[in-house]
Order: sequence, then structure tokens, then C-alpha cells
Amino acid sequence: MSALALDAERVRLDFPILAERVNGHRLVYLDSAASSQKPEVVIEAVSDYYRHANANVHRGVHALGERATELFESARTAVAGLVSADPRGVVFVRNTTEGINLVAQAFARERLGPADRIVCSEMEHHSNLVPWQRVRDQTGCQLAYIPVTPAGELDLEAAEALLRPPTRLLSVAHVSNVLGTINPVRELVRMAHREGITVCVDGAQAVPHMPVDLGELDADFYAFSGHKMCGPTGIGVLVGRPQLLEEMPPFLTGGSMISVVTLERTTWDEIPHKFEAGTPDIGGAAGLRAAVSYLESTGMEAVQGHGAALSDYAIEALSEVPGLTRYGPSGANQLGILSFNLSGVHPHDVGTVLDRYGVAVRAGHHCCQPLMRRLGVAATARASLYLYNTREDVDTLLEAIGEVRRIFSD
Ligand code: 7TS
Repeated sequence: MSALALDAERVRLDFPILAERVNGHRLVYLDSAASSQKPEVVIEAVSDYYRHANANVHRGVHALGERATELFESARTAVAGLVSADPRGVVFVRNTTEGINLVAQAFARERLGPADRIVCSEMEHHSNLVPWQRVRDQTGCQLAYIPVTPAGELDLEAAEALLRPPTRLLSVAHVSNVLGTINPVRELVRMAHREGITVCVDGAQAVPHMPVDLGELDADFYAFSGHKMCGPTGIGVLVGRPQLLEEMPPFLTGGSMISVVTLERTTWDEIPHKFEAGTPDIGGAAGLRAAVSYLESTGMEAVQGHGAALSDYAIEALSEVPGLTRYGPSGANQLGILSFNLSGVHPHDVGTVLDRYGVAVRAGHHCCQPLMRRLGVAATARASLYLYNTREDVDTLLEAIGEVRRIFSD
């Protein structure tokens, strides 16, 4: 075992796409915050489903229907196990965005009015911001934001002041997709619950990278995406407190979520099926189950330890690059997401030149326009690390950044 807690060179071999050559170079994939790569076992699980078990779920009396249903429901159990949740509260959705929209429309819109307030933060991804603006417009409630400090953390004093009446709902990211900040969600949940405030957490950047125990965290809703955690695109998860889900009306309606339908009215199926209208992404669930098992066999502690060590290494190296500004904290409350700018170079140019060296990063506002405004920039370049990244990847990034500087200093 290396000092980085897992052998990333070996892990790398599990991901066939990482053998690709890009622009004549070894691929250095540093865009996992946008979407992670998939290990062979996940690709195989999706393929196996279509080869050996493809049928619709929760309806067939035939063998394949039973196989598909078992596979789909075992994916639910696997996801519940990964985050220590009650499987009855695990709703399959398409992605984090849909999970948050479900809470916005089937919970907040139903319960809030002009006398109430929703709180989120200035560091939210648009997926955890726009749905709440819509609820504000639909219900007349207020919407307020926890400010971000110059160090790239939530201002907890301001949070405490906002987590009082008339606030009824807090929705906040567990980990920022721009700054890598790990927010003190347990503490925020405690503050909120003291005042009877419901908490929704955007876990899109947390579940892939660190152990998450929802029993301990005690949030009321928690959303994440399969495609950022080695799973397929098209499947995500909303975990809800079962009692709340039972009280809520459905989000989408139609087939698969009903108990009895007459021409006059309909009764809903039990949770979580009440929230899963229509044919779900069964192949995606098969892939997600394999992704969960892959992450568990690697060990989420090891994944987090590797990310933290590699992130420290990269932060140190980036701090020595002249003219480079990095945004976000360092140390223990930072996960491997490194946003930066090079003075005098547009981040899109940084990204384009890095790509010539086979280094994939994202450049832009990262779906966080309000945070960009708070940071006083239009955009950043962002390198995001995952379990298959190595020190060699970080060294290649640094060399390529050196090339960017050389090109733009001419
Ligand atoms: N919340 C956070 C914190 C995210 O990072 C993302 C995606 C989402 C929500 C939305 O996830 P989706 O699966 O519903 O699309 N983040 C990014 C990113 O940083 N670059 O591309 C997508």
C-alpha cells in the first residue's frame, strides 16, 4: 500500500478509457467533478443486464421480469448500504438535479408560503439554486443565502443567524464543486433542526469521494448522482426521511407509482415507488450497483485518504507556479477540486492548451455563476481528482501549466 492509501496505478488499470491516447499523450483525466470514468466492472454490469436480464421491472410474471426486478431492488439496497440509509427512503431519479427538483416541488412548494424562507448558500451549483428560486416565485416565500468567506468556506455565524424563523428549509452542498470545500453539514443540520428547519443536502461531490453516513448526518433529504461515483449517467439518488416521503405527494405521476386508478381518482403506491413514475433506468441501476460494490471494495476511507493526499500534493505544487491564483481552502476540509486562474490567460485558453498535452480539465463557471461573482472572476480552470489519479497525473498537469505560461508570455 502506498502512502496515498490506495495504489492508484493499479486502480487506473480498472478503467479502460484511461488507456486512451489523447492528442498523442497519455490521458490525464482531471474532470471527474463533471463526470467520473467507469471501471470495467460497471461497463460489464450494464452489458450483462442487457444480455441476460433485460425486461421491465415490478410487473413481469416471467423469469426475466423477476431478474430485472431483483437486480433493480438489489441496487437500491446496495446504495442504501453505502450511505447507511433505510432502503425505503432511497428513490431512484435521473441525477442530483432531479432529486433536488423533487424536494422543491413535492415538499417545499406544497408547504411554504409568503411567511416562510428558504436558505441556501452562495457556493451552490445552479442545480441547488434555480429550483429554490422557482419555489420562491411559485409560493412567494423568501430566499436567502449563506455568504462564502474569502477563504472559500461558509460563514457559519451568518448561517446561524439565518437558521431561525421564518426559515423552514435549508438546502446546501456537502462539498463545493468549485472550491472543494467540505461543509460542516452535521453542524448545520443540528442548527437547523433546533429550529424545526428541514434540511436538504446536495451530496453530488461528497458521496463519490468520502464515507457518508446519513444516519449520523441526520439530513432530511440527500441527493447524489451515479455518474460522478463510477456509475452510469442517467441514474441518481434522492434519499429522503421515510416519514416525510410518506407525507409528500408524488413529484411525477403516471405508471408504476400507483396503487389503484379509477377514472375519477388514483391512490399512490408505497414509498419509494410513489416517486418512481414510469420505467426507470434499470441498466443504470445495474451499473450503479456495480459502482457501489467497486467503491466499497476499494474502501471509501482509502478513496478519501488518496484524494486528500493527492490534493495536498497538487495544492503545494500549484502554490509555486508564478501568477497562479487558486480558489478554495487547503487542508482537511478540502476535497481534491482545484480551481485556479493564471494571470493574463483566459481559463478557456488554459483548458485548450492543457488538452493538447492530454490533460482534461474543465474551464468556465462550473454552473456556479453567483460564486464566480463572489470570487470576482468570470470563470476558472478546474482540475478535479479521483481515485484513479496519480502523482504522475499531477506532475503532467504542472508541466502543461508551464507550457501555458510559456505560450502566453511570448
Ligand atoms: N450539485 C453539485 C455540487 C454538482 O457538482 C453537480 C454537477 C450537480 C449538483 C448536478 O449534478 P447532475 O448530475 O444533476 O448534473 N457538477 C458538475 C460540475 O462541476 N461540472 O459539470 C457538472
